[in-house]
Amino acid sequence: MKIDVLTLFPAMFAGPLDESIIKRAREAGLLDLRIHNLRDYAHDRHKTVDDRPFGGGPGMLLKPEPIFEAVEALRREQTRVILLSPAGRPFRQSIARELAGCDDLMLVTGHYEGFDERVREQLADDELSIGDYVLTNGALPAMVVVDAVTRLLPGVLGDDDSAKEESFSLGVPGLEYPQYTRPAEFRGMKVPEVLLSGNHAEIAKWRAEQARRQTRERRPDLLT
Ligand code: JF5
Repeated sequence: MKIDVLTLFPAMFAGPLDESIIKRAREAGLLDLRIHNLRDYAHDRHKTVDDRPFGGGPGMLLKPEPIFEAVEALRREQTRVILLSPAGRPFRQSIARELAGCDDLMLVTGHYEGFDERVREQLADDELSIGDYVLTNGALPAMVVVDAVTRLLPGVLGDDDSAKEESFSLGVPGLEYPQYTRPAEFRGMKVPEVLLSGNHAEIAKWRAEQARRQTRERRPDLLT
């Protein structure tokens, strides 16, 4: 999969996507990630990318011309162009799965007060939010999407990690059951007896109850 990112802060992308599983995916050629500086697509000698909103109001907007020219220069026919902003539809595992099936993504990150509406109308196929809070710019949301999508690409996760898909993806709504490893007693805190019992039917029953209880207590929204 190829992912292009358009950002005013390309330096933010050095680090988080150069570690661990994403690093391996890139080295293996499973992910071709390219970071582009929006400022390179500005025309004037001041490299202007933002301007004041018509009609007044606080803050600055990203000008349409640099974004249009960057996307037109970089996109292929099949590229899915996605804006990141708090106004987007909520990003979730089902969307990550859908995006993992695309050959080509382009993530366009906003900042300030956001995008000129014509970017939304003409250029974007979709607009995603990673949560109901406001960040200084869309670089972190873009990295979240890259990470969530890349781990779903065939060959990226080992068999052990793949099981991790269970709780959110297989439609079993809810959180995982509590887990413990050795030692069986740590600072006076004991591992629940049932887990040491060797009774696999009892263990499965206990885990199902615990998972339901934790979900009800912490994320009742997942059960509705
Ligand atoms: C951004 C205008 C983009 O703050 C975000 C964001 C929060 N959840 N998902 C994305 O993106 C940066 C801020 C203001 C456009």
